[in-house]
Amino acid sequence: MLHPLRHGLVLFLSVGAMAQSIVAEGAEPNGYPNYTTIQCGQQGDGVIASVADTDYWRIQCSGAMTLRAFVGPGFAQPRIQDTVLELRDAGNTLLASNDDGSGIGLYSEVRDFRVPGPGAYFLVVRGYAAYTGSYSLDVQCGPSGPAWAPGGECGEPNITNGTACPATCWNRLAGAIASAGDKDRFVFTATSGQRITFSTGPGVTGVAISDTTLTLRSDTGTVIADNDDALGLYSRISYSFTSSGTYYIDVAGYLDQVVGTYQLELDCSGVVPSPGSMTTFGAGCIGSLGHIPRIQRRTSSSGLTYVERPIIGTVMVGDMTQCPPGGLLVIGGAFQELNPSINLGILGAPGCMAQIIAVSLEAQVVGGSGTAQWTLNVPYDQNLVGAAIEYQGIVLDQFANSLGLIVSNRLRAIVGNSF
Ligand SMILES: [Ca+2]
Ligand SMILES: [Ca+2]
Ligand SMILES: [Ca+2]
Ligand SMILES: [Ca+2]
Repeated sequence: MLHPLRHGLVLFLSVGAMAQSIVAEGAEPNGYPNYTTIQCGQQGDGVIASVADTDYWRIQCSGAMTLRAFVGPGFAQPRIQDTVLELRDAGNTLLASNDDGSGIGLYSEVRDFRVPGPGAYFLVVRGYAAYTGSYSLDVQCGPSGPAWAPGGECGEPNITNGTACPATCWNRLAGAIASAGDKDRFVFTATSGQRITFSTGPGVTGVAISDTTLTLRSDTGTVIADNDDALGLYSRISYSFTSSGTYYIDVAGYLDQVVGTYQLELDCSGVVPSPGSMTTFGAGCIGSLGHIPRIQRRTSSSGLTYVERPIIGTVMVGDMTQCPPGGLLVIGGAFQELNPSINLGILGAPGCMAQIIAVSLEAQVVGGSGTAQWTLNVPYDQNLVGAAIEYQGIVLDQFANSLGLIVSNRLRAIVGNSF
């Protein structure tokens, strides 16, 4: 019997290439009101061409939903290193703004904005300070959820059980680690079987903290769970409570030295956060022009941050480099790798290792720079979280060897619902 998850994956593997997944920005200038239209699940492909360039993307929401958008480095060189993202209403009034998101370095995210009903919004991308370059903009539309309720600190110091400030489900709490050694304690109640995900991120006012820790405690002060860097340098604890009662969550600066403003969220949806990821394995084999085709995870210029990854409700974009320009590239997809790999020397391509047996194939012509992209539309389906897809590129190169093809390394994409 065909496993339903596998069946779903086969379906989305095969239809992924059909949909219009990547939307190029309109001609410059594309600021207000000369926006580019983007839809749920698509990825915008833009360039901040100059310090003055501000890109407006318009999305029409069909009803109540949860809107999330994030910016990362683009495909074209040079890639922007630091962005700012805003959400504005159809009248250009600012609704939310982010400089550096949680878990994506200096790139930006507007997370979990609750759209109340049908309406149009603008996502506005610009470079931080004088940064310019290419960027990607992913737009995820998820099911509607409870409204985030603002809250915050109730006065300093608030580090003892007696001075802890109140928190509840779906609070988005604003606080400040005011000085070295400041810790902020919040008190809440949980019921047996309830899962709560606590996440920190930068504050929206004042100087935002860059590095936090979280500690979850019982009513007697026993540490139940702690986290430093689940979201980049920010923190996340997702805990399923086994007994009903009063609990405490502490926010602190890293090593009790880092200071600044923060946000703490209590997500009671019960969804287990699971980061999407991309990892590469092995090596390709050399072509007639001396290049080895390479599947790459797209990173920032520093190589430290990667935003592009398979997250439900978004498009995953894979990058190939070092291919013969103008050649035919076939991207193969599979649900597991070949172990051990098969040396295609027996077929006339010595040193070329087949690392998968593909169940999906997507062909395209390589661009003049020897680069190519391919896409996977990942449906908004929590059942897909954790699914792995293995990719390997096959490039026709008749002069490379007697088989007339070379292969790339392998990329494993694991579907997630978060960073
Ligand atoms: Ca632009
Ligand atoms: Ca930034
Ligand atoms: Ca404080
Ligand atoms: Ca940290």
